[in-house]
Amino acid sequence: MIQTIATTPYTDQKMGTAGLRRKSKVVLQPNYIENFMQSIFNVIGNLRNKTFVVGGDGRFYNDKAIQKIIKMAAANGVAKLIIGQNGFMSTPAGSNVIRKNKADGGFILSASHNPGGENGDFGIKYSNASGGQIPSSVSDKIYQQTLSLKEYKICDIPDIDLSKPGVQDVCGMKIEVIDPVKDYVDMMQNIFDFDALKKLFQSGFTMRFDAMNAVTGPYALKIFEEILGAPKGSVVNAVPLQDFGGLHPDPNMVYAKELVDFMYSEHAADFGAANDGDGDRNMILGKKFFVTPSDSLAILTDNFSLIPAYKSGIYGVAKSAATSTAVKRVAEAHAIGYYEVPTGWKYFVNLMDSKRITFCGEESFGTGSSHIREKDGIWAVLFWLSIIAATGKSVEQITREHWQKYGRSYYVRFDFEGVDTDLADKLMEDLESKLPMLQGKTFSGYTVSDAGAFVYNDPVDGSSTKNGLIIRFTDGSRIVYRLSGTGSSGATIRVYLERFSKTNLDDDPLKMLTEIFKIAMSISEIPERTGKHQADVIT
Ligand code: G16
Repeated sequence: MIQTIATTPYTDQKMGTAGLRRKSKVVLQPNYIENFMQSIFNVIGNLRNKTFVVGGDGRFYNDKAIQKIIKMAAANGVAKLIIGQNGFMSTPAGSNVIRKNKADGGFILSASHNPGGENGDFGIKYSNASGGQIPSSVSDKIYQQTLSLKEYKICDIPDIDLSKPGVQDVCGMKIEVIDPVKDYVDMMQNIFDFDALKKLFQSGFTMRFDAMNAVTGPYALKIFEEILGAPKGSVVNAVPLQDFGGLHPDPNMVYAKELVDFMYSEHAADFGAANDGDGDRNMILGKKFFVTPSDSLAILTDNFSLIPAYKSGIYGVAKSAATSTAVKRVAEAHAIGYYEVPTGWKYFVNLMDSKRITFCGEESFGTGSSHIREKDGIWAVLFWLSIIAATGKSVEQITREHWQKYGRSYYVRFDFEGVDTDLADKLMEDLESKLPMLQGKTFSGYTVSDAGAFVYNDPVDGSSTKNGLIIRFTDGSRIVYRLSGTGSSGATIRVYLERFSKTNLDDDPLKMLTEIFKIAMSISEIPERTGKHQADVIT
């Protein structure tokens, strides 16, 4: 039944910040998935006795790609696949299943927060035995393999029925179809005090969770409505759809508009949250109140002792360099370890494995802990609900009291999308060469304390990674420039702005950052070079 099929390489299968992301139409080309998967299998090598986890966020083409992966894994001699029922599994749930079963790795088919459907995006995240995504050293090897691939192996068998949990034999390989929700729910019950959360909802507390027609719907219904007793209808857009019902499943103020409108209306619930396509990102809202992801990380870290799993203490905390410095002040206050890494959750994995950190988070709506090796959207929501249950305070009160204690980092990200790739690369190159000359210069009252590329030296494996450019000012303000690594075509220039105030706590972030935005534009020449005078997305 095993066939060896001749193929020709694709030259565009280099993974980005989190796996391979391409337009669905690109992935539909002949042998596109086959080439990519065979390259991974070749790099892993010696697949006998190996077990992998497979699932996805249910987007267009997941079902077809999963069947290909099953047939190729069997043909390549993989011992066992653990697959989510009907091919569904969120990214955090997948990380847990890998770790719990001591699997050798896993594949989550998702382009995360990118839109789905035939005209949307498709993606594959590849994790190793840690439950976290592979380091760049491994993805580089896989890319090299894709460039010279000549053939792939596949079993010539009919599609496999994934609709019922159970074990079956496929072409000499074992397949175990599992309920993807159960293990995840068990894990959350071991971290949080579910009885306290039940009491919160019994007291009349209301929430709205927007699953954005993506993978977290079934998890959220089970946890929030069924187990914790949130009123029926608290979870909306709960059925995963192949095109997310036309929604762009990116939980931010722009794309989670339905939830934002509701939470800023007279009928708002006490608490609002949304997750992204594959359930690793989260957005937190109070009544007419938005919590930036950077503040959310700082607030969760400050309140670790309220959660049973972290009561006895946490090792430390890490953030990506682009994320605001709010959590740094919390780490200093609690005298715990503090790290800044490049953008990409994979950079947190070594720090968690070596017990340097327990919590980590990013400005891109990701927060998580060492319970798994991915960011975790529902975990963040349960953490916020636990703080509310323990303190009896609202989201807004909790955040404002945090600012009173630590000061406030005004923080906004500006995305310039659809920029020509060569133009964006040249812009960043020119900017980098200009930065050393800026030291000591003053722009509209802001004096540059230092400026240059952000370089991370991993304390565990000694690898060195350059990611983004930072200008720091003497008052603590910062400008960070980066090219996104999660788009499926063209380039997105991200500009992250931060300004700290200890006393002015109730101002408008855009107003507070007006001057720094002008400085960021004039130094980088983004408007002149891209023709864009406004960002496409502001979050
Ligand atoms: C991925 C990574 C995150 C990263 C984000 C944004 O998230 O796992 O660590 O912050 O991409 O990356 P970029 O700024 O390069 O677009 P996800 O949720 O897309 O898998």
